[in-house]
Amino acid sequence: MMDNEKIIHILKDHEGRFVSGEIISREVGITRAAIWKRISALKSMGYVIDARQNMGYRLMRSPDILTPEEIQYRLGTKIVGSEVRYYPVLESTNAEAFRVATEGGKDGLVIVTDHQTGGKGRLNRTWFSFRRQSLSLSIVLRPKIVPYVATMLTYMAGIALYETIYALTAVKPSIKWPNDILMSGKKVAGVLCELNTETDVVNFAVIGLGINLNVRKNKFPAEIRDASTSIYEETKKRVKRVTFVKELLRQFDYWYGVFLRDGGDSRILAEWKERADIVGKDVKIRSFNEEIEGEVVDVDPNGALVVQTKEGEKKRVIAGDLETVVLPEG
Ligand code: BT5
Repeated sequence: MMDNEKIIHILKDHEGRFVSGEIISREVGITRAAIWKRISALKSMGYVIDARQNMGYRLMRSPDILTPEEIQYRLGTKIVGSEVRYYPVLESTNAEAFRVATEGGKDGLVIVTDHQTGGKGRLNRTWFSFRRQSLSLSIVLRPKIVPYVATMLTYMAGIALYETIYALTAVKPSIKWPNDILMSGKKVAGVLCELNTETDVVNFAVIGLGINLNVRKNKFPAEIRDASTSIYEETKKRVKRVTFVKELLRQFDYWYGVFLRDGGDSRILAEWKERADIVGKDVKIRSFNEEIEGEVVDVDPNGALVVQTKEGEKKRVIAGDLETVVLPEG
């Protein structure tokens, strides 16, 4: 741990109460003059710290920032978030995570930013970010799996997002195949899974998560305004970014544990099916240049939708965009 991180964690352990300079000095191993300088730096980062001559330092409030010392404080995860890198701005956290992973970045490493200038969706689409109002982060994963299991990583991320939103808002979102998280039928979050693979192994995966957290409706560009929403718009309550990120990493860590124990398939798929609620629905899917219409009769172990068309054919749909979902009659 860096000195700053140690000081913040000591102050947080005693939040609202004074800790003497002597104790901090002993635990961190720096002089009291050095502590004074660090405390000034922390104040400029937005920490509200009360400093008194004979009492020491007292943390009154922490800023809503996504630094490793904030995110990792009492995070309690096994793998996800064991390393966190924060940047005020990036083109894309997925691109950065991919680069870091190529250089050996470890399982569970998190890249997070206040703002993306070139956020990506699937198939080179644009993902809009809103400085300090939306969340953009990516997680490097190194599961020992074969490529065809990788769809389950997207599903796992969907479950983690679903559970995080539910835990923090008490509102159940819905999962729209393959990777959209909706509230009131509008997109509130998206997942982008990118892989580095060889023929029969996945070297690493990067899971990108974009969440419209405290974004106001009028900030969405016109082209997505009608189809998008934010957690704030759905609940009229602001959630601290760091609170959301910590819960998300804990959920992610839990479900990643499930994924690894099950060798990647059955349990994640079953949990996803329960939340996505798609089996039995009539759908219209645009998959590359094809349009497929019919009833979803199953989701196979590789995550593909099995669609029974009106012509009586069964088609497997691995990738695409769900255009419409029609509820079965009755
Ligand atoms: C996704 O793609 O939904 C994946 C989004 C992943 C974003 C994260 S942010 C962190 C990480 N770094 C990145 O560069 N990306 C990941 P897709 O299913 O292709 O949906 C993209 C479409 O969603 C766009 O074409 C828009 O129509 C719509 N869209 C774009 N920005 C949006 C937003 N902020 N909220 C709702 N919808 C949006």
